[in-house]
Amino acid sequence: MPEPNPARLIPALRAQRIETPSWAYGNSGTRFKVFAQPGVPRTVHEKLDDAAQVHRHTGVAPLVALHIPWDRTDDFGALADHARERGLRLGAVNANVFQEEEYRLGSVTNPDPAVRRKALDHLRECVDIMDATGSRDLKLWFSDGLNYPGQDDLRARQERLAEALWTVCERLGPDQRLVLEYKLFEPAFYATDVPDWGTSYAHCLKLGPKARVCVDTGHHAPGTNIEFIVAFLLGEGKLGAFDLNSRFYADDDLMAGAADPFQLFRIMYEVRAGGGLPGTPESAEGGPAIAFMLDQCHNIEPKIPAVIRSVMNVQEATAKALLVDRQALREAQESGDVLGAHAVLMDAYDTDVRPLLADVREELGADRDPVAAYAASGWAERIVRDRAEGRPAGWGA
Ligand code: PSV
Ligand code: MN
Repeated sequence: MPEPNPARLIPALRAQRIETPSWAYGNSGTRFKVFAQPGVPRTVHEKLDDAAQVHRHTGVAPLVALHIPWDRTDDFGALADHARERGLRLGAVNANVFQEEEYRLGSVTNPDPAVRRKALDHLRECVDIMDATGSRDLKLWFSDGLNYPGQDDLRARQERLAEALWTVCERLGPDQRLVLEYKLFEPAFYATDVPDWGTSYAHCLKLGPKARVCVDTGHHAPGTNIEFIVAFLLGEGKLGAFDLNSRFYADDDLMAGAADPFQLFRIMYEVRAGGGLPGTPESAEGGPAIAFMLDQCHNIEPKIPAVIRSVMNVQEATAKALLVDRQALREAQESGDVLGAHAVLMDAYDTDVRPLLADVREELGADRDPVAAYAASGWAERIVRDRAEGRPAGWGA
């Protein structure tokens, strides 16, 4: 059985960084209804103010991902300053080529060269924004695909995609990266142009070292073994980022670790085993540098506490993954002890890591109980009061 509070876990838990998405703080939801909440940010600056509360109470969430054009502002350098003044940094820039009229038949894979050009201009503009914000990663997700067989040529679309990716990759600076996200379906229902990790991996392989795969945990067919994908991509040096969230059915965008904390543990264990967790003996200097981002929508639950809860869920899965006795596991595996090996994993998973994480937070100058600390802080009441006027930010704003 693992020790209850092993000090050896602390460096990795202290070193962990979880990136929160700007859009989690705004109004968002399903295609049926977005339930507006009082106190929601009206500007990207106010989204950062909310993100700063998550970091203040957890101590491990200093990065915030942007989505363009939702987070467009006149001066991205000034936005980076706004972040810095609150102890934050700007994280991945998410390109959005899925909401404008022209993109009805796709963006970079559209049969019309003028639409492809417009989409590519946007991707390049996102790199300009990264230059101003100091962001490392350009995150690309394409809604491109087909609703009907025969609607367009599947292979021609792959060629158009490859050309766009190549052009944008060329535009990246030496310390910048492109992470290519895949999704099985939605909004395209017959064929999506980047439907799975294999397609993303094949494109990233051709693009070279600046391109890596982004695994959104909600973007697979039910029953898919995501930790296998993670283990494989890490082994090939091609895992760049996670979009963490929970799903019960499709791309549900619920809080990470809410639907299946055991799956999140299994994923984090493979990340650890593959050297993807800084501060562990498995991770080397200049290792895989994986971005652990959340990609969530909080439609019915209060947003800031939901992000705090998600961060804590990722921390718990990570702590349990770190608890796995690798030596005992290897011995059981090598001797063919099926049940013994399984028991090593389950012993770690079944350990209550909450007291250990409370200690880590205290060491980081955060709160032992971030949810309670946030509730006591008065921030929720303050934003409802201060943000009564104006238009709340949301999808498309
Ligand atoms: C697509 O479903 C996605 O996962 C992409 O990451 C988008 O950028 C994001 O959701 C928008 O919420
Ligand atoms: Mn995503």
